[in-house]
Amino acid sequence: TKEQFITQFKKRLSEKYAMGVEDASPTELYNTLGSLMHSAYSSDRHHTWRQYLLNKQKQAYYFSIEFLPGKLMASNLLNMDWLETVEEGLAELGIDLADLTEVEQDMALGNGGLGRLASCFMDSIASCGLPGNGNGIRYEYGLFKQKFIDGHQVELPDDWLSTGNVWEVRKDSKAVDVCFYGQVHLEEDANGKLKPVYKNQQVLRAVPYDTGMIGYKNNIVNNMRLWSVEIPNSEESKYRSLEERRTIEDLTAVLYPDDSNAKGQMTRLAQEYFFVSAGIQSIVRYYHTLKEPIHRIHEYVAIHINDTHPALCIPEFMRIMLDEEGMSWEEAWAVTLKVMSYTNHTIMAEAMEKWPIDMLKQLLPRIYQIIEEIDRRFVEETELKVHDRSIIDRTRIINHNQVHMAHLAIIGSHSINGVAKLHSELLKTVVLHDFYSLYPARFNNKTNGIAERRWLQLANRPLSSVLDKTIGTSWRDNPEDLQQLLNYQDDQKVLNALAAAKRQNKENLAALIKKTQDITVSPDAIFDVQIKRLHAYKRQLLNLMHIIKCYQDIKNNPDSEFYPRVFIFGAKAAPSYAYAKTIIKCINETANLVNNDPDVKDRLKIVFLENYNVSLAEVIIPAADVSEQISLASKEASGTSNMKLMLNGAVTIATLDGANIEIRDAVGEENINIFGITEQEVYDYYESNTYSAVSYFEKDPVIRRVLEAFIDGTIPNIQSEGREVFDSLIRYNDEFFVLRDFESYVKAQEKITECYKDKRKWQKISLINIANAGVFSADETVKRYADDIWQIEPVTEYSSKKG
Ligand code: Z16
Repeated sequence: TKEQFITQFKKRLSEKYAMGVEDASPTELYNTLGSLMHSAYSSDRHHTWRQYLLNKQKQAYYFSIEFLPGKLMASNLLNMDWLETVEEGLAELGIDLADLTEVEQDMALGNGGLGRLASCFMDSIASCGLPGNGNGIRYEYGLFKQKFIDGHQVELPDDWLSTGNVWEVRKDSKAVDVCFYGQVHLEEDANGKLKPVYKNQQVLRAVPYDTGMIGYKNNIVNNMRLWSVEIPNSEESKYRSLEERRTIEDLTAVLYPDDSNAKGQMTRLAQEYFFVSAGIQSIVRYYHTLKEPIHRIHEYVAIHINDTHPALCIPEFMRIMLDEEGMSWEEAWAVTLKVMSYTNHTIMAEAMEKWPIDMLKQLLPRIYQIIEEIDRRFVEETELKVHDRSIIDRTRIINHNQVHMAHLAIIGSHSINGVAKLHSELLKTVVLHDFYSLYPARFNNKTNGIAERRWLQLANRPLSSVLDKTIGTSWRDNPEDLQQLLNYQDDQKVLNALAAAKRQNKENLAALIKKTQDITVSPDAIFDVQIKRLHAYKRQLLNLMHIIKCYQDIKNNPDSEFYPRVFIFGAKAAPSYAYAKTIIKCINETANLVNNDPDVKDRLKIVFLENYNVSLAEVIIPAADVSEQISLASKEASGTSNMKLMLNGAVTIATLDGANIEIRDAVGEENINIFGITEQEVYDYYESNTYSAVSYFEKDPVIRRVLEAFIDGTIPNIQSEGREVFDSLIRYNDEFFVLRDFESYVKAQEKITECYKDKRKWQKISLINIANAGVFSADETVKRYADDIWQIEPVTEYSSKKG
């Protein structure tokens, strides 16, 4: 109760800091609340773990090199069912909970969609009472913080642990050794079995830090285990120089800031093996406590490989089964296949991870031997199955002196899934077609989902309370119940209430924009939002070109009618991705020009918010009117901001790409603005090789005028950047068909403006979007993973399925 909470809170504050509420800083109050919550859910955590153990329940382990939870306090309070009590209790003490949650640093151990998906899944797995755990890396520095200096992106380190982390628990007793380098050869042991003998290995200590993943009001607390590197006591004497120690500690120091882009570096490869080996060792160690025979491990353990970064799970699991459990190759392979499953998140060729053979051999000699044997057997077995030998060349793991991580992941997994219908189809028919012909039954689709509690209940309180008043509160437990809102699509009172909630969120965002960028925007304008990593295929450039067209229209005809719009961007570019940084500079300079031009009369504003992250998304998304999902068809595997924006009542402008297709299917053609060429047309262009960007430049005066602005000084301070953009389109033939889709994009934008003017119509479409967003709950997504891929079941108090 509130009273109990107040007593406990004061007591904890005084124990921790010897202070009263009046003297404590927000940080001290935050730490006090965090520690109180931590003690409160610890018993549930222990109980959850005991139940899994006693029931000997099969558990899933989600291996991901990225997790992107953002802040945890508010969502933990919600899931613990403490939120209201704590808010009221704190208010009584004169404390605003929002001031405390401000203090928490975002946990940003991920780049974007993939890492955020992993965290949405962690929330949903616990909330569905499913036995599933995360396994990853505890980076000392998260994704860089972005600043703009003269319109350029500058990266600053994200020292997120400097203020402490109230959620994690270091588990020294669960540490394991992970070995790198050295030489290995095989020797017969006493029983005539071949065993590896190692020389000169480097032994590192992997120390786990566990964070409770609290289920929504179900008393389940699962675990996200993140590994940190240390020098083992036994090896202390070896690494005496500071430099040597530094190289080792670097292993878990920083997250690689690449999104959809593979990067070949020894440290990255070492990171991949480090968390894979530590994770698998700890799983096998746990399995032994169950006292079940090792060849049945697949009945108790499922391991999920999130993108190819953890693909070394396959040879590492084989290594342990062979070298430590004494299995034959055939037995080991049979269980490995049953344990492993893999999700592919992209079809972009540059994101396909390949490691040079020499690097793998040097860093992981035994693992490399095992990969070689997997490859040899794959070739041998496939030769018997196929007529066309060229397929082997295209599918084998080791080829052209490189190890293909996706091939390894596919060959060693019983399930391979894409993340939206179109993406999964493209995997089967194009990108992984050869593998599909070899293993058709392994391929399946699991359309992404989002943690709707965080993205609606927590991020959008005004909308949530309208929903409560209109359809009751069941949607909070059951997102599909949002459908009931459809009964009110012509109810002016409800439409007005929804509009008022949106208005409040827009005022909130406008205040943040004023505070952080000193730009004044009017909540009466259309808030048009594109938030995602900066990437050429996502086509922020198409958005910018349309903005420039609007600006030029206003300049040519200052007194004509133009419905006010605020174009809002949030995007980080990988530090090494020069073209993406060029686009950022161009957007920022255009913003400078447009925002300060008196002719514009504030009808057009461009806001590029610095340092887009989970917390900022929680402010932007509830305030969005328009959701920009404008990637070139076929290139965005799924997208998840599209789902978050829809859930918050934004109306989507989209190509038929990724999960945009499922959104269209959910809301109907009339309630989404589709434009642009289809994936089929994209592939037809590839085939016929007939795309000519320059012809659009020559034939379309609007395109010509817009592109000239990049190079004729219209937009100041982008001499080299403007030229680079111009060349990418005209000289290098516009890889992502921006010019091809421009006209149809402009038309779709004009339709949006017309529709927005009809307030009632707009509000109705917005309502229909909210009402149909329940299908994108990650709860549903993880249940499908649980049923189809992992074969795990929700925990039940007295179940004893293993007798
Ligand atoms: C990533 O965020 C994604 C793919 C990838 O290969 C690497 C990274 Cl870091 C994204 C996809 O681009 C996006 O479409 C998808 O929604 C997301 O992964 C989650 O599946």
